[in-house]
Amino acid sequence: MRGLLFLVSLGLVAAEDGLDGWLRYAPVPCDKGCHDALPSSVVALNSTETSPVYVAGLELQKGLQGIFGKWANVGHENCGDSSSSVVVGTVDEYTKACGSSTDDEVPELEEDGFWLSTRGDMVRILGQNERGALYGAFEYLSMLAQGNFSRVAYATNPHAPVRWVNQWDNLDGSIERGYGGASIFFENGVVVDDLTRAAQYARLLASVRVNGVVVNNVNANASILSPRNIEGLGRIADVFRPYGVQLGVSLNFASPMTLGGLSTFDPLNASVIAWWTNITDQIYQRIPDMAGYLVKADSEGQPGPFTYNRTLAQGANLFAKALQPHGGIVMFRAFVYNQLNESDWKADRASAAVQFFKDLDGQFDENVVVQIKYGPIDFQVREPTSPLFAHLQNTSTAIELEVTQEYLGQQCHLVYLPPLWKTVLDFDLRVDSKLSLVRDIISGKRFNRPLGGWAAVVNVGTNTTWLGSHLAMSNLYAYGRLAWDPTEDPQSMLQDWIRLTFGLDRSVLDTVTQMSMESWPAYENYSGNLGIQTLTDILYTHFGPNPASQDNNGWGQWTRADQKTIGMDRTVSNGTGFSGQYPPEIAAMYENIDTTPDDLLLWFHHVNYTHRLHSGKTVIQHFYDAHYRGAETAQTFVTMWESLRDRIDAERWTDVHFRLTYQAGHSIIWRDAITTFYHNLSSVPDEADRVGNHNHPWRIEAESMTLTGYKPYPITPFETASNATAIVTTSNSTIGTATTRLTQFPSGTYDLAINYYDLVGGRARWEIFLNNRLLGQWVGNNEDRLGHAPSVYIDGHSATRITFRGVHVRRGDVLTVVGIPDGIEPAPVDYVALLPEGVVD
Ligand code: GCW
Repeated sequence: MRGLLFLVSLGLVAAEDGLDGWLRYAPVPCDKGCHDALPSSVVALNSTETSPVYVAGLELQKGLQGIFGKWANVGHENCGDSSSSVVVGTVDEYTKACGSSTDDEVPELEEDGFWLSTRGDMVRILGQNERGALYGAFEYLSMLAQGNFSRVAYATNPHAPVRWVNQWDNLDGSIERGYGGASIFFENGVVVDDLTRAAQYARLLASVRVNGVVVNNVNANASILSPRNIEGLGRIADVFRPYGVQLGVSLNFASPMTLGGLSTFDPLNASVIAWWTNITDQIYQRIPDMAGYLVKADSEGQPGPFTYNRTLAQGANLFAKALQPHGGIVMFRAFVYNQLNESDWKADRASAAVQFFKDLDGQFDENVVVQIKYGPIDFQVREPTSPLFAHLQNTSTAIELEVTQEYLGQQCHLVYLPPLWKTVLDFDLRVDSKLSLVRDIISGKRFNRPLGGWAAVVNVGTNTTWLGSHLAMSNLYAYGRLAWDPTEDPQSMLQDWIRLTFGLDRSVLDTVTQMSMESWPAYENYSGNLGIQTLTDILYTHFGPNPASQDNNGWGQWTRADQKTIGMDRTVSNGTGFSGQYPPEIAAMYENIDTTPDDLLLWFHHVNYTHRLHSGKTVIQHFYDAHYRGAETAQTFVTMWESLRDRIDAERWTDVHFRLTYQAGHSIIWRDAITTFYHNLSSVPDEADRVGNHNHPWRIEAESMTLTGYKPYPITPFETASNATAIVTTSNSTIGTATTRLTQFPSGTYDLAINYYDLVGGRARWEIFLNNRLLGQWVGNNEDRLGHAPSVYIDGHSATRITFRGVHVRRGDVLTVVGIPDGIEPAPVDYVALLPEGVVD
C-alpha cells in the first residue's frame, strides 16, 4: 500500500495528458548521496496563502516530492534550519526573518528579478519582489527536474517590464484563431464559475516569468465591462494573483455608447472621459492590481478615434489618463490599416503602420505602450522587421508575437517558432547608423524608454494540451524565456523544455531537438518562399494552401503574380516606397535587388520567375525545389517520432504521432498545390521534372477508377486536387465504390496512401479492400481530433491523407475504395498512391 501511495505521489500513474505542461515534476534518478543532499524542509517567508512566496513554498514541496519522492515540510515562521532548508522570499523578507544583510552577496535586483544560490548549506531564493521569488523557485525546480545539481549563485533580471500574453477569447467561449478548444475564461457571455484552468494557466505562465494576461479578444465586446463581468474579471484576477500574474482587459472603443448609452464615444468629449474614468475606477476597486488595457482601434472594423477625426494618440491617451492614477498601462495596437486597391501599384498595406504612427511619436502619454506585430503585414512565415520600431523613439513599444500558429499550421503542423522570432528580435535597424537591435528597442534600452516589452497571442483553450498539441507547448515555454532574456539560444531553451516535458532520455532529446529545429524551415519551404508570405487562404481559414486568394482583393497581402512575374515591388525607385521606411542603411539594402537577401526577395521586388537568386537558382526552380524538400523533411518527422515509441508514454506518443502523420500528408498537399499553381501560371518547367504533366507514377487518380455511386468532381481551387479532380458520392445517401486493377505495379510491399477530404458537417466512412479483403477503414472525423479552422469545402484545408503501411500487393490485384457519405461529407477521394519503401510520391 505504501509502495502504491509512493508511486501515486511520484506521479508515475498520473495521466500524461499535457495538463501540467513542462511542470510535471517527473521522477529523476537520485542516489542516496543525492537524496541526502536535498533540502528536507522549505521555508516560505510569507504566511499569506495568496502570496506568490507562499505559493513558491508549496511549489517547492510539490516539486521535491514529485521529482525525488522526498517530503519536505513548509514553514513560514523563522529563517529555517540553517542546514538543509530551502528558503524563499523577497530580499526584504529574508533580511527581516534571517537577521542578516544580503548586501555583500546579492547584487541590486530589478523589479521581478531574483537571486538563486544553491551554495552552502541552505538553498536561498530571494526575489526583488514576491513575484521574483516565485520565479526563482521555478528556476530551482527546473534545474532539479532536469537532473542538474550544480552549485550555483547568480542573480537574473528581466529584459523588459511588460511580459504579457494575449488571449483572443470571446465572451461566448469561442476563441478567435484558437486551436486548443474553448475558452478557459468565458462561456455564454460571462466568466465561467470554475476557474481551475485559469489558475493552472497562471502557474505555467509564472514558471516562465510572464506577468500579465489580457483575457479577452482585441476584437472586444463592450459587455466585458458589465457589472457582472467586472466581478467575473475580479475572480480571474484573484486566481492569477498568487502566481504574480496580473490581469489585463481588451476594450471596445465605442463602449461609452454601446454599453454606457452615451450619444458619442469621442475621446475628447467630457462625458466620454468621465465614463472611462468611472469604469476604470470601478475595475480597480475590484482589482487593485489590474495591469491595464489593450486596445485595437480603427482596425478591421473596430471603432476608434477616427470616427471623430481624433488621432490614435488622442484615443490611446483617453485610457492612459484613466489608468494613470492606478498605475495601469495601455497597450495600444499598431495594427491599423485600410483596405486597398491592387490596381494601384503604389498601394501597400505594409506601409500602413508607419504612416499612421510615425507622426504621433512623442504624443503618447508615458503609460502608453504601442504594441507592434513583428512584421509589417500579419504573422507570416517570414516577414522583414516592422520598420515602425525605428520610428517610435519617444514612445514605449512592445513586440507582438503569435504563439498560436494562425498562419503556421494551427498546431496541426509542428513549427518551433523562436528561430523565426529571432530574425526580428536580433535585427539591427541601424537607427542613426547606430546599433539598434529590435530587442533593445522594445526593452527601452535603445531610446531610453521607461516601459516596453512583449506580448504574445497564445489562445490556450480547454484542451488538456492547452494549445491543442503537446509539441506546440515549446513555443509558449520559449516565449516566456525569450521575454526574460532574448539572447537565449532557441535550441537550448528547446532542450530544457524537452527534458522537462519528456524526461532525460538522450534519444528523445536529440530527436525532438532535430525535428523542432528543422520544423520552421520545412514549413516555410512547403508553404511560401522567398518572402512571398504564407500562401494560405487569407479569406477564410488561414490554414491550407490557396495562393490565388492573396490577390484581387482589398486585404493587401498581395503577391502580384502573373504569367511572367511575381513579388511586390516595395522599392522607392519604382514601387510602393515601403523600403524607404527603414533607416538609410537598411533602406538601401532592401532597395537594391542585389543586396536583398534571397529569403525576402519577393517581399521587396517584383521579378521574373526566371530571375536568378544569389543561390544561383531561378525563383521558380527555388519554389519547386523548396516545396519538395520541405515536404520530404516533414515525412521524416514521423519516422523520427516512431523511433521514440518505447521512450515516451503511450498517451502523448499516440497523440503526437497522429498529428505528425497528418502533417506529413498535409505537407504533400501544400507542396503539390503550390508547385502546380505556379507551374500552371508560369508554364516554366521543373528542371527535375516532378511538377506538372501529372508526373506521379505511383498514384492512381480516383476519377480514373471504375466508379459506382461515385462521380468525378472538379475541385476549387484546382491545385488542391491531384489532376484538379476528385470523386464524390452521387448523393448524400449513396454509397460509392471506386475500383481499379493494379496492373502497372510490380508485386511487392507498399505503403498505401489514400488522399481524401475531411470536411466539417459530416463524418463519412471509408473502407479499402484488396481483392475483397478489408485492408482498413477510417472515419472523416478530423474535426474532432485536430482543432484547425474547419472547412465545409473540398479544398486545401480539408485535404488529408491516410496511409496503411506494409501492404503486400501482387500485380493484377483489385483495389476497391468504398465511401459511405455522412451529412454534407460525400466521402471525397482524390487519389490512391502505392509507395515502395522510402518513396515520397
Ligand atoms: O491576423 C489577423 C487575424 C484576426 C485578428 C487580427 C488582429 C483579432 O486574422 O483574427 O483579429 O489579425 O491581430 O487584430
